[in-house]
Amino acid sequence: MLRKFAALTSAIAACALAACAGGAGQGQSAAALPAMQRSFPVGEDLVADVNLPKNTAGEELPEEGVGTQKNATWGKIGGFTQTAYAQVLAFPPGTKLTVRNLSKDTQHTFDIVAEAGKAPAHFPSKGPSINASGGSIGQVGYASGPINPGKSVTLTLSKPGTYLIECAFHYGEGMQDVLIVEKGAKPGPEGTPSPKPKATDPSATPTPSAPPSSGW
Ligand SMILES: [Cu+2]
Repeated sequence: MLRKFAALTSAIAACALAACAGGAGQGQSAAALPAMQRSFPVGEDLVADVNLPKNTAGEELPEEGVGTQKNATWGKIGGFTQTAYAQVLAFPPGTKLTVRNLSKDTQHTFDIVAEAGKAPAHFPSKGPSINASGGSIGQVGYASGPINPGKSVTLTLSKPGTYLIECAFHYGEGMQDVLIVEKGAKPGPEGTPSPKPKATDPSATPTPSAPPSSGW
């Protein structure tokens, strides 16, 4: 597992050195890793790859790699990203948002449970709906219903606002986040990735421990 991870890390580093362009990937060689890709070990010998396109959010258990964040404004958030690691989500109004379950074997939901109100976030103590509701409009009361591993749902973020979102299965395990819908919205800074590989493979060339985020 470690060797595989090290190899991927090297690949990412090589990509960064070669100044791989991010985004559309047009004209990019198939072997090049897109800039927004992250790879991390998720089990004994599993490596999950993430490459989130535009207008897409990903979700998974924090320990599967997306991690959590102690956000300076909102407090502890985690389990959701639109980049690679846990962050406050933000999209402009009108976005047709795709929410993808990044897990290999765990169902999740995407629920918009409340308006955020004043920071920090106060997530409701009551668990959100496991069943789908609210059609495909991204407003309070929207519940995706169970999303199978690797699958996605789409919803339209029409109403500006700041919302609290949760996974109905794992809100108690850190899948709680803030979703900002406003003009010119930018996602929040990313949290610390987890888990981090601790040991280094002696056969691997030591790579600088710069986070895989260098350059993106
Ligand atoms: Cu979940």
